[in-house]
Amino acid sequence: MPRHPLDPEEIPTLLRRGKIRIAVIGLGRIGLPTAAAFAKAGASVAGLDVKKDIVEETNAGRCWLTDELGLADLVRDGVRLGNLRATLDAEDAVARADFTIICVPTPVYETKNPDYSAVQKASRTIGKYVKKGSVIIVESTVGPGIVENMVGPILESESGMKVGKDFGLVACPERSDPGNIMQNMKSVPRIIGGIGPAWTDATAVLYETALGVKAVRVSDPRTANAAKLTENLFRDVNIALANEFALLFEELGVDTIEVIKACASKYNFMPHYPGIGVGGPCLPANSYYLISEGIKSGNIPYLIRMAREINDRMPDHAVELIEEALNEAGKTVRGSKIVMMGVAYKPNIKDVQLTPAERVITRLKEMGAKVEIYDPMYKGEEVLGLRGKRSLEAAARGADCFVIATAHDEFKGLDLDELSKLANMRAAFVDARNVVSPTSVVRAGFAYRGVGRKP
Ligand code: SAJ
Repeated sequence: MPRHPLDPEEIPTLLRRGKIRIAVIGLGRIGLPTAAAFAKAGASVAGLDVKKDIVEETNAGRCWLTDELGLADLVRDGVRLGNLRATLDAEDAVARADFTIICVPTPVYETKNPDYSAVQKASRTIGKYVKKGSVIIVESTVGPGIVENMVGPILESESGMKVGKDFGLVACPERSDPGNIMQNMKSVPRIIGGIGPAWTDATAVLYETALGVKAVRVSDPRTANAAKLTENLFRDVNIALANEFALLFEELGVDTIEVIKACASKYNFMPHYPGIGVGGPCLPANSYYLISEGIKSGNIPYLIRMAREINDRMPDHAVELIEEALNEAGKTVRGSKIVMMGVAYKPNIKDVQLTPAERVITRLKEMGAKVEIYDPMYKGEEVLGLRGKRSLEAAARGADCFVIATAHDEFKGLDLDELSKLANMRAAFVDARNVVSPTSVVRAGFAYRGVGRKP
């Protein structure tokens, strides 16, 4: 078994002495925090990105991500101390790197097939400059086998060297919650599986030493990638179950949130909550990595696919609730001013990737409504084709309906009486994220609907 040039035992010392070079491919929501965290640990980090503005912003010590607590300071300090730099030049980043970490996006095409083009491009680039004895680490979320069967062969054909012999190839899928990334990066154990235990060990020691997290070593990259998908699909399927309960319980006059809270009193019940749908770059996409592998192997993952269908149906259900509530208020969607409270795909982050709010806005516009947006993360900014209002008060004037689409903290202390004074009463109030208590909305005079709640 070839010994790794960077002996795992030596890594902690070399890191402390600033002798470890790391290249991070892609300075997005995962790549930039990863680069900054390793720079803080003493590594000499070069971040490679195709976007000139991100490279310039980073080298100026500024952070393009505004909603990740602690990241801006790390970027500023890393650049000031000379441990962190960004570049457009792949050779400059990769050629001398001991570890090269791939953090590029893996969305899905319209056809729902996985789009691994960024991973393929990164692999081709790295393959040209990869240093003998170094380790390539894939943090991007991919289907099981993609590292072994797609990334590996590209690296070999570009470099003329052998995976597992001349250089290492390891999967270490990112597990950080957007919006809590710097905290998660120090606390959530990392699942690490390489082609060959020596490369797995070296990578595990690097993450344990630099990030202070526990490393869970698994037998190979496909196992690490299967684990990543399992935890995300476990979440997507459980959210779909919560949404299915909500659709059922609405008909049965049962309050789904009351039920879930009651069930959560049992140790082995993991609460997931119904809502307007599942958004973000992860859950709505990840299922299709396994579904496409399943279809290829003739083993259709019905439950996973059905869960996607249920979650994808929820924005339309929210539109049904909006229509019902407006009718109860003696109005129709057509001609009504409807205020979307929040458009981000989840609370307290500035991200509308695959957000369920987009489908709701499109439908409401098609039905003749005048849609306004108030999202604390997009005050006065263009988002989803509309300009976000600078304040909820400004959006609320003359409104016929309010729709909570994102459970931002700001909406937790809502002054419903104040809103009802500004609105064109009687108005409707649809809480598609179960942020406010139904009784307080009704008490304020609104026609109320909530996902999975009793009207
Ligand atoms: N959602 C619900 N009901 C719930 C929980 C979430 O409707 O009970 C919705 C959210 O509002 C959001 C979507 O689901 O629209 C996804 O929310 P999320 O909290 O799962 O957030 P993500 O997608 O940003 O992060 C997930 C996380 N995965 C897990 O918790 C298993 C995160 O840890 C991963 O790192 C991330 O995917 C990723 O990058 O894969």
